Amino acid sequence: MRTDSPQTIFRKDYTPPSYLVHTVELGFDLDPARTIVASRVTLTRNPDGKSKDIVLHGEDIELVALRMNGKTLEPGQYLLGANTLTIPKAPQQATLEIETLCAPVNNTTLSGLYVSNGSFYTQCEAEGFRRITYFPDRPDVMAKYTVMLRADKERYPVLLSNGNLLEQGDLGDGRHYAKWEDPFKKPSYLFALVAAKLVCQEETYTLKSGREVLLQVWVEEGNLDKTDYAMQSLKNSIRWDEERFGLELDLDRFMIVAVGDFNMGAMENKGLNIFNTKFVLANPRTATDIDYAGIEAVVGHEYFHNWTGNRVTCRDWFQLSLKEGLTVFRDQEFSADMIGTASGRAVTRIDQVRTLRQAQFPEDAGPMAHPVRPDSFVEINNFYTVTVYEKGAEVVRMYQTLLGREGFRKGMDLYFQRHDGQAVQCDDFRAAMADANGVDLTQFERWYSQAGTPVVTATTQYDPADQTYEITLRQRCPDTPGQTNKLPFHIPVAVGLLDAEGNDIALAVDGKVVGATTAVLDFTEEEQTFRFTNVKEKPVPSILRDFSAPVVLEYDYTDAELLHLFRYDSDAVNRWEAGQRLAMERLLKLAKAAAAGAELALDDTFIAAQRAVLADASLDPAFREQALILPSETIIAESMDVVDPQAIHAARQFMRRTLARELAPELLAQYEANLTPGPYSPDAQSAGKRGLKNLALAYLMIEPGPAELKLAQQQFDDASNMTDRASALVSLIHSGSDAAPYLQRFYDEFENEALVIDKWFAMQGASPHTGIAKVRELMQHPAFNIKNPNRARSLLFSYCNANPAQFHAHDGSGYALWAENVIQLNAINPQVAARLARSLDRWRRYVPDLQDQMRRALEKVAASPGLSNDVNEVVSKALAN
Ligand code: B3K
Ligand code: ZN
Repeated sequence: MRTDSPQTIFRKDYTPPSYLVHTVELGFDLDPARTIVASRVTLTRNPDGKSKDIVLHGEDIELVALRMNGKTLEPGQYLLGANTLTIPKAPQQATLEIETLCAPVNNTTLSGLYVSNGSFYTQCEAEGFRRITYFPDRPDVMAKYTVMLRADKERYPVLLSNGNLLEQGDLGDGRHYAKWEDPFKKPSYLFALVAAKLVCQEETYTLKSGREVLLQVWVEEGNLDKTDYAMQSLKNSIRWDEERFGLELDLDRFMIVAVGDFNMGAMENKGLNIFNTKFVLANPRTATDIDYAGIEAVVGHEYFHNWTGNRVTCRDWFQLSLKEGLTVFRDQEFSADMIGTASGRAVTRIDQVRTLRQAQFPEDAGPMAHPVRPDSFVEINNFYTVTVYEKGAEVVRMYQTLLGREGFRKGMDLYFQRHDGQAVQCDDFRAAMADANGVDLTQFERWYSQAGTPVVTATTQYDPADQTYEITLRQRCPDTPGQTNKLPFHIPVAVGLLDAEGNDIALAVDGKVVGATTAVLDFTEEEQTFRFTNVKEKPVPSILRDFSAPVVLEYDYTDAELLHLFRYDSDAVNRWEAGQRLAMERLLKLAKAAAAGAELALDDTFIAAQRAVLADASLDPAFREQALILPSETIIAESMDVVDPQAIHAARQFMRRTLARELAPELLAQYEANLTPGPYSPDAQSAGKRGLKNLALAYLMIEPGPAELKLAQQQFDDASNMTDRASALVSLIHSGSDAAPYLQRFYDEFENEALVIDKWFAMQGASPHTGIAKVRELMQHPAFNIKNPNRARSLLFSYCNANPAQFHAHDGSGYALWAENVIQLNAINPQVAARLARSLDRWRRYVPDLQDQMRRALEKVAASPGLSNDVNEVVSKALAN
């Protein structure tokens, strides 16, 4: 916990480091309660620096000894602040020897060096290294590291750090050591060590160049039956980066280590990636299709960071999206390429659009809104956000949309040619893209500097005499905290035109033949008109194909036009989108009716459209599943001026129930047509079938009769894999029937599989039948442990974020639970606490009585003593005017 008052840090205040570090030698005597860290660092004054003071960061560590150039520094010769150690007027060259003490076993923040299940792990990004030793802990200080680890041999048989193993051996007295050297210079946030009782799956792998590398996946004993998919994903990632971007693994050894206590998904430490077990461990019995896809994406993501993040890193943390946006884009492309089919790609794209609408658009419209490259922060850990990551990836994707794949690759090549081994800025990436392609991307900078989701309004006009079709686009971007009067963005708007038969029309824009059935319009002004020529009939426009920009598109589609697109659009993303629009229009009306206590009704046209897609065997099951998933309650809420969570829930439930009744025979037919007998495989085809089948089951279980109940129970009993098992259980829970015996059996069977027990908590936390009493009861369950982030997320975050109708109960019980737990977590793990704190971000948009109660809950947290910077920033921004 920081004791000094929270300070806002501004991007404009960046100053280069006063000293550069060349080498770092670290010695660890690992002991849970008392670890001694000895550090020898060579520094020289930075010619670009502005001061002669050496400034080191340190947090929650005890300084034992400090020597400079061989001489002990007396207390008067240095300044020990709350979180800094300054050596004023230091010489041009200095070798510092620093000895510190820390207590990993007491480190519940999971930042720095900590203990999980009796073993040692580290997490240094963003500012965890300073919790290990005093150091200029900033990403623009890059150095070469040598690391000596010493620990008890029996308790910690495996000693790992970055790079290559130089030597290892016994020390006598039951202790042993290992010495590691990382041949590449790196910022301190990429340092890692592991001292643990682990086993590994390993393999030598031959790179395209013929060089052999050692790949290892380290896990706790008993989990070696769950490492195959991570290893396979790692090999696929290595191959993909060679092929798509010409980037080779630069080390002889690449390690992945899985740990059960971890704040986020995984960490790209050089050569030693540390992962949340959730993104490593999988076998058919314990992991779902979604888990498998998550493992592939995260293994890819961390591996791709080796070039985008590690070889070229960030100058400062405001540039975080330089590595994160780009690396998310790369992992998205990797996952899409792994599926290979156009339809499979579209399904991954639909998932990305859903994430943006579910999480990023709300963030962009709320109190924590910030540009992809933020201008200020109080706590950097609060800025590992969907904006920096997912919107950042959209920004990178737009370069590719504007420049084409080849042009994008040229830009990437130039970026590495210019900046390998450097710590740079988002502007440098943009400059490489512009220079490699000889284009002007000046205006494109606004995607980095302006927060908020742009709204693009389209109007159209057809002139039958001229055979021209005009699309006029207007853009605006709402004000966000600290930013008003936004300037126009450079928006690539992909457009196609459909004729009455549903075929794509050959396009010519302003007389120029496009040569494709989709044109990418360069939309740069506040208002711009694009003129399609030689258009023989009034077309139906398909605008923003493949979701070509992270914007809200407003266009006054008629129902008939949407039905046409839903039936025929060759762009699968917009085909899906048409269905979402059809549903959303109706859901908003239903929610209004529900709030007014009026009768609810659903039109046959909509039902027929859903029926047609469901039964269309020419479409991939995965696409049909996507098409039949209605907009979530959160996404519906974002489209309303005043949010009434219970009315939204009632509206959506009504629509689902009506569809279930009307489509019952088709749903059952699809259930049966999409069984996947034989051994389990997580490939996209099979996963898509299971997805559609289990969606059908979920619908059939909304109002189950004995036959439907039996179907779900049987699937639960007979399932050969977790996807089917968990889907059956969720459908039983949601049906409102007595699911308790099944929950118990599930628990008993998987009691020793932590990741499955997380699912057990999560499915209950998110069930609309789970009220406050049940959540509180589950929190008393012996398996609940708030200190474990996965477990805390599984129950609390599910309830607060994925169960809106219950969480927003009018008695305020959800908010009371939220406040208690934010306060409790604040003392344990500020990063996790701050994430939970964000559940009330959108409080101002709710019906007045809920608003009042949320404000009081926020005020309660804000007033609680000992608040971390993390939570303080979130709640004070939420309460600010
Ligand atoms: N770079 C890490 C995130 C670190 C978060 C620190 N609070 C994981 C990733 O994006 O790959
Ligand atoms: Zn990342």
